Amino acid sequence: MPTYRFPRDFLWGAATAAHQVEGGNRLNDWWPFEQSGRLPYRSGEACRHWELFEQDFDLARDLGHNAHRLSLEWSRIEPEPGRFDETARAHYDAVIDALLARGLEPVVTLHHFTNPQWLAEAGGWLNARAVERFARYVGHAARRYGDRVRWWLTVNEPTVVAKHAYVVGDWPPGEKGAWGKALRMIAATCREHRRAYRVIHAIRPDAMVSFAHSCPWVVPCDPNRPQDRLVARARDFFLNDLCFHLVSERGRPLLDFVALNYYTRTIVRWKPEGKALRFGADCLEDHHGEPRRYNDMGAEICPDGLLAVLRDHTRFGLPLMITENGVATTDAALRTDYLRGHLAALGRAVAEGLDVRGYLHWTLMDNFEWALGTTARFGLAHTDFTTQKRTPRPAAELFRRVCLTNELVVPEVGQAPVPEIAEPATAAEKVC
Ligand code: IFM
Repeated sequence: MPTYRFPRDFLWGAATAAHQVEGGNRLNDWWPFEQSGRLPYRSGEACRHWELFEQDFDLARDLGHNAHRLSLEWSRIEPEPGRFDETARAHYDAVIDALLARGLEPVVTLHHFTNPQWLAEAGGWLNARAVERFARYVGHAARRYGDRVRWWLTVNEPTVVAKHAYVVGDWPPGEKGAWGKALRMIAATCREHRRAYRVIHAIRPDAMVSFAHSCPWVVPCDPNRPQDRLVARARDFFLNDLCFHLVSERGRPLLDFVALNYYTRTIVRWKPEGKALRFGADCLEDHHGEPRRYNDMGAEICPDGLLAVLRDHTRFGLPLMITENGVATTDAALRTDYLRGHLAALGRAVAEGLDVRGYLHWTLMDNFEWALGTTARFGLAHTDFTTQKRTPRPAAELFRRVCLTNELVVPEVGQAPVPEIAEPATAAEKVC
């Protein structure tokens, strides 16, 4: 049976984001957007992680994790411009201390999609003073927590948030087709990263700072067809390379490691019309070898892509980390299979000598999945949103063994163990 081995000090854990788990985040731009009825879902009390964080970190520890990615909610820390709330700051002290007490290395995201309402009302990232405002908040956070936090992620997935906020329009501020604004937002977010990078390093010189980049594996439908190659390259540049250019100075990205959120493969084919003109169209057909599999959100499941994107990003000569990877499904066997396949791809990367420092699974427990509410279930643990009970899924046990042994043993085809714990029922649950 193939066995993959990982370095001793490898960081293993799960990733979360404040608005998706904490509950009661009334001061950011998502809250009024949800209340306005533009979405069928509201975050409400989410996972009540604001109160239950210790219990959730017990769970992470019991599942063998030695690291945890969380985000600070800027709108709680700075509810009004220039007013920093001591209760919120002390809360995150307690959160970080609780992680450390359980042997979980904190990986802290400073901005995970939500803006304080006061910034959103002033134009959000597109406001000329947003960079300055963000830098001030980052300085406060780095001074307060920098003694205990070495791993920092400035912003999460600039291309994804720009797309939803200004093109698709299902995230605040809810504009559709505003491509110019989406591009300006990506540029602004990357500027914010550069500024935050320096702020953090001035406070903690040995910090490891990056931004979390959503990184699909983009491939041409027919690699022998120049038109497919051209549109795939254009798409790849826009989705994957652009941000690295924008966070660069004098030809080098201002990063201490490359943080990749990998979920899916996108197969692109030439379609010389309408919107598909520049970036091609997605090929959804099954003519690429094995039958293609999808998660509940319609994203293709493709473990090979994890290895491909890791290899691709060695070009910066920096350590790598998977800061998100996971699957929206209610099928226990599929989740376990997804995890095993992606960990095997990670193991191949390590065996090839790639300097990968950690893997953070999305996510610890089912939570508020933005415009999809609680319908998309990514958790290693199932969340019952009525009782707030967390129930680990079979995939959590597979992951626990890997975390504790730094080893993944992949059964031969046909020998995959049957999951030991059944998928908890979701039917009768309240949707927030
Ligand atoms: O839930 C999100 C997360 O907030 C950012 N990355 C993708 C996840 C799954 O869609």
